[in-house]
Amino acid sequence: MWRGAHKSKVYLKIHPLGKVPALEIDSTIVFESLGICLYLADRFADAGLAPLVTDIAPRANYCTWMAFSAGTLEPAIFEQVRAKKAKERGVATVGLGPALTPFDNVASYIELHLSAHPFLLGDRMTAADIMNGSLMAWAQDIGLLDGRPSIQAWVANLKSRPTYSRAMKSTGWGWKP
Ligand SMILES: N[C@@H](CCC(=O)N[C@@H](CS)C(=O)NCC(=O)O)C(=O)O
Repeated sequence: MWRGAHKSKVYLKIHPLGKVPALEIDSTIVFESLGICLYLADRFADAGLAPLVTDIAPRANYCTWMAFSAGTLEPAIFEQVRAKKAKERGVATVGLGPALTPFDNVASYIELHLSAHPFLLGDRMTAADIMNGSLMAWAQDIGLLDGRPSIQAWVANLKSRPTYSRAMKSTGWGWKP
């Protein structure tokens, strides 16, 4: 991406907006992190990362948390990043739009939830932890998780999985544990 390949003609055929990630699989293309996670978790159901559609209550819970990641958590974190940058530059920011839940509310809700359960769906890790957890790992990197011990422990737990190291190493960013 840092070499601009994501804006090349070839890549724009995969992702018309020139964004990453995008996945070519089963002779088709999926993009948007949430789209990719939803697809993979259902496509490789044996991995147990998504409750089956017939498993009513867990599946409903899973759908909620999956949508929460992209629809509520990600915009709340972006808003913090935007406010931080504006402050650094001494620029005034406009208030939050009505559709945006403030990061503090979102993080307090997740903190309370995780103080009672190891994972978002309770005792079982799912792709919802991957979606929301990777966003919270980013929030942690920019100092947004102080005073949120349960979220921090959950992020640390997710990062300690061998599959996390494997995925990070495969990025070629020179990631080290
Ligand atoms: N909502 C999208 C966001 C995609 C996105 O903005 N990706 C960033 C990297 S994290 C990107 O491609 N930036 C390069 C650019 O916009 O040129 C997703 O979850 O896939």
